[in-house]
Amino acid sequence: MTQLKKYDPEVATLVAAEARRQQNTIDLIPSENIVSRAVRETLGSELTNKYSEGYAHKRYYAGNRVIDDIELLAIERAKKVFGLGKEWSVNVQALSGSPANMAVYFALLKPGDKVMGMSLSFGGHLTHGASVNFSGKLFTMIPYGVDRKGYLDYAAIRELAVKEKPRMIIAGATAYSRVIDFEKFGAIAREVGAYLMVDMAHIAGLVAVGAHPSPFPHADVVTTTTHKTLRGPRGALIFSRNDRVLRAGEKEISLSQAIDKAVFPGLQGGPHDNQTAAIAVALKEAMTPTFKKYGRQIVKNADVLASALQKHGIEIVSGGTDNHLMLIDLTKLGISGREAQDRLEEAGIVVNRNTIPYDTRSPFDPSGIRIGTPSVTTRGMKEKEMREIARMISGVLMKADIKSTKKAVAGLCARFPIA
Ligand code: DSN
Repeated sequence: MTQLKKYDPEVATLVAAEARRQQNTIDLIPSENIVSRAVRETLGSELTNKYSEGYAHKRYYAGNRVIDDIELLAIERAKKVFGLGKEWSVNVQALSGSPANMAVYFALLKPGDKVMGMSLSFGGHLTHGASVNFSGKLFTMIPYGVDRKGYLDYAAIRELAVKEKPRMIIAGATAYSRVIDFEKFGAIAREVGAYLMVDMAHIAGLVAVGAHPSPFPHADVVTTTTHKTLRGPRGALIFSRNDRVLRAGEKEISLSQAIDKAVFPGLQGGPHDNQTAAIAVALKEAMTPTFKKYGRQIVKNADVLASALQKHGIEIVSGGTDNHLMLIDLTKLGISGREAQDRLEEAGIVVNRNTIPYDTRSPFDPSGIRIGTPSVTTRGMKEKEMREIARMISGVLMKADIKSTKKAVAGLCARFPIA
């Protein structure tokens, strides 16, 4: 960053400080990851200079031949990564996960329509119907949760869907550690005549490598961010069935056409072409045998971490994990999520506080923390290191042992430098 250092030492110093922070801490936030240098180079390329409102070969500005090729390449790779046929279209322009979900709502629904989504406090996402979000403000949201053991209860979800007859059902979560049965969601949606939208943002990388069942055989629309387990730049993909049309009463256009229109000109002007190209690079990476191993290692690591934490007497919601994350229930330890998050950060372990199912505390200072393994797995850590991390977490949470944990964290980080 020689130019930046010379021109703006203030920002250069801040960038370097953040790089150091990432290098010297253990990142267990399950939605974060570390992208490759190739992805970063693409993000910082000349592509950031271009405007390209419209879609490939239908742009409103001149000079877009290269951008057209880039966008089409990203679409082609997205379909390859998830093994999709010609009935699926992909929109690669939504700027991130929330705008992607918003585009689906605006394409498929009318304000006031009923939508069923997982409640944020039970592990859903803001855009799945939280009252503070556009989804909760503009649509009639019917939330569902998990049972007392921490599992999705498909019979209860079906019963609710039959009673409420939503126009769309959303499957997907940000804090659910078990396999999501998309087949069951698909059957429920068909039974009640609802669209099924799957938000696979958290597990996209796992789906790509077959470490989580694919939603594609069952969904009408699948959205994902590109920066979580998929390990790309920030961004989003919207997959939709181009062989299905909007429900009766609407114009006869396919779901894909409706979604493209909702993204542009409905919600956005020009896409971020540097981001689209970087997504294409990440998708190329996601097709490699190395990524396949990586995705499977994320799950193995999470499983070992959950078991080791439980051996230390730390409670995990639902008793374990099938994917990349888990929720620690701090109730019996007598500390709050906020306190646990702060203590761990002091020791160099970065997590986020999170509500647990049936939480009696507030979301601002809930009873849990959420941890996951995508980032540490990218650094090359395996089962042995997960046991080490479990010891560190236990030391901090159960004995408030910050000083020696900090040392151990520094040692582990030095052994696994960020490439
Ligand atoms: N903010 C993301 C997460 O942390 O799960 C969801 O968008």
